[in-house]
Amino acid sequence: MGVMRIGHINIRVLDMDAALHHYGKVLGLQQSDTDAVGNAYLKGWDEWDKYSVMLTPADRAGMNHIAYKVENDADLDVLGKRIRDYGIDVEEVSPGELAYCGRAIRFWLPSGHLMYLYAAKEFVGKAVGTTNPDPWPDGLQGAGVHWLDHALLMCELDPEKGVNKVAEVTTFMQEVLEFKLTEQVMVGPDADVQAATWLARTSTPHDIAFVGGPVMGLHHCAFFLDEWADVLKAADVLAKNKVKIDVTPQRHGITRGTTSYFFDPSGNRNETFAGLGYLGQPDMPVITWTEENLGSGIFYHTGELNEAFTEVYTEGA
Ligand code: M3P
Ligand code: FE
Repeated sequence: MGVMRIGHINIRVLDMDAALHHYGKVLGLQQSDTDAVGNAYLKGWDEWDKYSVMLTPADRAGMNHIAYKVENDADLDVLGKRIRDYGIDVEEVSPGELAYCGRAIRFWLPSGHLMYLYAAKEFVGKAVGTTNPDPWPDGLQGAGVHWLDHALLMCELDPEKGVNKVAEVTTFMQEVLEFKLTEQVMVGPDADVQAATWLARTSTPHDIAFVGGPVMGLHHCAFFLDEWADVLKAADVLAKNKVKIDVTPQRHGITRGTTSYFFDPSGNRNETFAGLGYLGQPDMPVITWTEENLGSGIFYHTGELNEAFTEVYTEGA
């Protein structure tokens, strides 16, 4: 089957206590472990593997790597060969080297981001279990996010220099990892520059997205909530906790998700994202947003992009 879903994101944080308060008490992820070198591992209450967020203490914010889970161990061999045949070096990662995971493969995306694929991660189970489960667990903290939903990675885009890492990484994701393109933004005088893309392996509108900018980086990682009212309530929780809010609750034209953006204490952007938007079935036609309507694609109500949103982000490697 190949790539199944997003597995985890490894984010660098400047102050671990502040980060644990943010991701734990405010977002409501549950801490599952810490290791000898000070990394912390957290999961959403609705997730079953050991962690979806790995926090690493560092002196600069940003993303170390992103990891996707494949269905079978043999997928690692099949995909590893396909990635090598495409001309990208692939490193074998022995079991345990990627924390709590079985063997993995590691490679640099054409955008310059480090990606891992793994087939097995230590199982801990959902907070509500699997026998006659309640719809949500007692003792949820803060926003009570369900799971890590997607990440949006910034890619170098400079059409004048002929550089378009969005298009390069999107082609790789489609042709090699068999992601489905659900939505794209086309810009330029001939509308032939692919400036942003949303791609999925599951039937959600996106499991990953790429947007063009001056330098590569991490724009945000997003956490799932059931519905619009939960996004509103989550923003209340953020405000109560004096979290720096970037974008108050509203709707995306692209993906139709309801959304709010904010920063962790290190300056990494997070999103709460609700609703499945639509089902990205394999035969769904690609949705295209034109340059004139890009603002509505991102913020449907105002139709206006702001520079603080598009130009502020953390490092991607
Ligand atoms: C999303 C999403 C940007 C667009 C963001 C869209 C950074 O986050 O989940 O659809 O321009
Ligand atoms: Fe998003």
